[in-house]
Amino acid sequence: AQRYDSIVVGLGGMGSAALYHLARRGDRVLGLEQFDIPHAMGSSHGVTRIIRLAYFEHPSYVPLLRRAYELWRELETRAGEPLLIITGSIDAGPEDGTVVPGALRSCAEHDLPHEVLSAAELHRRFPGYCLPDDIQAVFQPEGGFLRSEQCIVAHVMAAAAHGAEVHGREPVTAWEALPGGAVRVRTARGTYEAERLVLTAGAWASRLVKELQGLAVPERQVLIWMQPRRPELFTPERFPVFNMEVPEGHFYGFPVYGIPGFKFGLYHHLGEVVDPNTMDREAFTPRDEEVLRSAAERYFPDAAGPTTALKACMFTNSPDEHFIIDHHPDYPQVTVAAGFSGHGYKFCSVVGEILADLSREGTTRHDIGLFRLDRFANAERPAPSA
Ligand code: PYC
Repeated sequence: AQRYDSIVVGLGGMGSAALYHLARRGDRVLGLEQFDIPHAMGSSHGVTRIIRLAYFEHPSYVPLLRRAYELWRELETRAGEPLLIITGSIDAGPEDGTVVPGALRSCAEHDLPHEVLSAAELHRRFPGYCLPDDIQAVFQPEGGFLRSEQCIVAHVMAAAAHGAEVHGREPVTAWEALPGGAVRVRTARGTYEAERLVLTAGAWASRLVKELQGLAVPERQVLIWMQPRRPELFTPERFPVFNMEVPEGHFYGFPVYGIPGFKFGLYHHLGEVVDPNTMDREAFTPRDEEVLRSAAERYFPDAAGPTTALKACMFTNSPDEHFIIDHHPDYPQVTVAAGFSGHGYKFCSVVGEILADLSREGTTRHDIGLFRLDRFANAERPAPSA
């Protein structure tokens, strides 16, 4: 078998970043991806991903976000093209909901620049937004979006420039820890060995690590792009990215970029657990479109013109929707990242750094206490994915 210092399985958002950080630190590293690089089968396609600092999910994500921003900017410089586009971000919802109080808590704990706007003020400032009077908005000037597929390309190219070997279209069929502490990985094309293994398989995580069954559960998500009726209101200069909590659900969206339409999705669980190997990425029901279109017509009426695109992707949900980043419970030479629960992409750059830390040093300076796998040790597990 060919021998490496480390092997990364899965070169989506997280794995491509891990590959880069391992290669940059001098590892002879092999990256294995079952599909093309990049591809549209997992959780990193669809042109854009939100990045925002006033993190309503938990204030302890904010230091990681600050480092993620730094690393994205570094990658952008290396790549020589824009990867992170600043538009500002809106976190909107009722004053006593989850999103607005959560965003304000992060702003307060981390002294983040922000403004609280009424729905009317929000409309005056960014006229694409037509939210009802009982909704408040936290505007954070550093929010924006990442060009998600381009970020993967940039990480993989930077890794390759540091000597990483990159294999696409090579599914892993099995891996094992060897008695001396190394690992062996078998694929459809060959067998490889390494000192260390990093598993970043996204929706396929629980197929490679049985301990993740029921803890990293793939869920189908549908996104719509609509041709704006007033395109001038939905440009990156005039329309911040948003998360919005309203009675119909928790939605998110972007200015027009890359695809000719206003991108709008549901960051909310409809409970469509799927098998990533058999999910039909091209089949959409009338309800898929209607759930999104009806909310867009109500809250962004100038954006909700004809559908220009529909895409399906997956969230891989952990039970508490916080990430899982840890050593394998039985094999310290194996590092696992999974369960990014629909809000992980923006962290790829810093997660790559953390995975390289854990894999090479066994520890990291970043606070990842929230992401330990053993927090679920005594929890009742939801049913494993289909
Ligand atoms: O992290 O802003 C986000 C997000 C929106 C929808 C899914 N994730």
